[in-house]
Amino acid sequence: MKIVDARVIVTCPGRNFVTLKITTDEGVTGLGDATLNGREQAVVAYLREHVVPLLIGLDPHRIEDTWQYLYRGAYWRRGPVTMAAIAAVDVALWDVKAKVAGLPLYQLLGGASREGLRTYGHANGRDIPELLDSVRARLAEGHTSVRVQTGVPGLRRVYGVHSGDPVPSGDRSRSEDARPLVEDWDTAAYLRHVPTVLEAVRAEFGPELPLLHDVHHRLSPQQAARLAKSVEPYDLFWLEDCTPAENQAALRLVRQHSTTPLAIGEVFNTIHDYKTLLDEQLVDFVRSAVTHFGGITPMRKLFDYAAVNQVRTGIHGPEDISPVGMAAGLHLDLAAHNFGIQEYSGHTDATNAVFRHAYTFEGGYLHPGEAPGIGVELDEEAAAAFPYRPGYLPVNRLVDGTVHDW
Ligand code: CS2
Ligand code: MG
Repeated sequence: MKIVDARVIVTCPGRNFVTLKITTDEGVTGLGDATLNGREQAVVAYLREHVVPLLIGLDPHRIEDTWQYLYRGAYWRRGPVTMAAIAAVDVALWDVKAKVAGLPLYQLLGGASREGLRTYGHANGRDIPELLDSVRARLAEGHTSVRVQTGVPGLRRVYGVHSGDPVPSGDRSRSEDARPLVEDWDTAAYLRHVPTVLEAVRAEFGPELPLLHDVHHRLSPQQAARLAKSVEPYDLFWLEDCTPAENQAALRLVRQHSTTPLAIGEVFNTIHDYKTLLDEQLVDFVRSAVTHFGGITPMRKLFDYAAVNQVRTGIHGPEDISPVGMAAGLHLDLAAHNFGIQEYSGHTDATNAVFRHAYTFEGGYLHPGEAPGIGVELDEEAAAAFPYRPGYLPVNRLVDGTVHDW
């Protein structure tokens, strides 16, 4: 079998998604997600100019070889643009292979290790009462675990929550203006506020509900250690991205001071970004998404490396991972023994109409479905009705105007 066509399709049914579609000489097609939020067109150019010409004529069954050819063959390794492009090829090839086999992808990855995938949803509120309502809404949808984020007194806009939004959400923080939205930040105010939020949530929902919180890379190691220690009484399922992720050794200090479980990795691109964290067991959950990590091929290696260190998985699943990227992750989740939890924000109706998917969310559990391949079909006509719209993620400034991590 040979690859005869590879096309990059960009669509914006509410937000931008970049999809690679590979076609073989036997008419089998495969899809891969290459969406890099706020920098979408860089991956489009990488694929169209540098990758698509290399794919034509290759045997789609040679997935590992193609991965190494694109990764090592470029000489310039790693980085989100490169790895999103390679991920799209890798997932499209797994999709083809599983379709040819007539099996849902998870069967090729070892078969199901569980009946369904436990999820967490996002609860956001400008203040605590609004947050409590949002937690109730997520529970009513079926989520069995909830990530809690609130506004911080004195700050106008923080990650996930905006004054003025009727239903605040991480997604609405995305600007489609000519320049990024500016959010504001005060670490001391945040560190004082978070324990009071968790206290209120525990008081309302009791000790059993698994709770998560995302710091979004904003703290120094010392501040992160202090937060991890101060939230210990509230028994978090995980504390996410408590320090900027590129400094792996920073997590040592946090670990020395707290037993709060730690999750990290949504901005990582390769297994090397986890080396110290896994070798020294400095984290409890790996957060990478198939889309930003080079595909299913390296994610399987990461999951096994994590398992050796008794670390579980918690794949990144915000709305900016397309249904193609979500589906790829769900097949891995179902097969992996060390699955932990799956983040699930869902997508707009328009997105679900463009990307028709076999995966389901029922009774609080996700399942990738039984369709051959990854189980997603792209309706190209519907996609064409939603052309690309430029957009940025926000930037973050301290109250004196200094740029801070977002
Ligand atoms: C995130 C995302 O889901 C998460 O945990 O941190 O909301 C992240 O901000 C976006 O994916 C950025 O594109
Ligand atoms: Mg996050």
